[in-house]
Amino acid sequence: MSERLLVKVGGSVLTEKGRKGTADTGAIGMIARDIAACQDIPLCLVHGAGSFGHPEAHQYGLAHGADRTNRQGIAMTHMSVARLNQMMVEALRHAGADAIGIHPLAGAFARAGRLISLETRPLQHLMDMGIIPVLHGDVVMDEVQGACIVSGDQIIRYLGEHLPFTRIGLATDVPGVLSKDGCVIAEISGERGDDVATGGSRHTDVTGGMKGKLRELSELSSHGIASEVFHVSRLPDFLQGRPHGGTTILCGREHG
Ligand code: IP8
Repeated sequence: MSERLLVKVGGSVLTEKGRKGTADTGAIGMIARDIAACQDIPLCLVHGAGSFGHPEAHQYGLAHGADRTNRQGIAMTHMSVARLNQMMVEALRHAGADAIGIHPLAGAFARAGRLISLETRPLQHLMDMGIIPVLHGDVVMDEVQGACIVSGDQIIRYLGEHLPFTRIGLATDVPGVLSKDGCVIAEISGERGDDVATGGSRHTDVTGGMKGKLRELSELSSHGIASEVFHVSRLPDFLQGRPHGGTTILCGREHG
């Protein structure tokens, strides 16, 4: 199979996490240029929310669901992450890539906080045409709890299981998955995790930071799908298939 990439860029990379609704336009532009430089490779991009979306989700208590009492939080949270998505898409287009924003709220559905459906056929067709679909962590309607927050990592897990990507990479603000003594762990098998540093973020993160990320990537691994976590400065290396100094979450079947 020729290359087809699924890439996630963390919200902590795209935004100033301590300042509500503040984008790091320099970082967004750099990532857009890195991706636009690889236009020959079909790619789907997912990004996190950082200081967009998380504060609103927290304010309205959406991590625990939604009903008529906190329903304003659905629109407030979605509008916030959609603004960041628009900035990412515009930066990609400015850099010369053909990109289009796709909002999970419009077509995804969840059950008790877990994504159970997301239409993937348009994404496949967009990539076939050389257009980059740009998805993001979002508020999603939920059949058990009204609504929930679905992280970009959860979307990566879903897309990784439902579309045929050759490589899956997550660009973060740390050089990889770190051990408790602060070293990058080069390889993790799906089951391991006790010696991994999953410390919480200082900032509002309703989807669990590195712990949430490893949960999704372990699930991918158990389906026989590997993924890679690396520092965003190494994104060009990942895109070109070069070593990036980060962590590979091995495909579970390799440990059969
Ligand atoms: O930053 C969260 O997505 P994440 C999306 O990938 C929100 O965890 C808060 C609406």
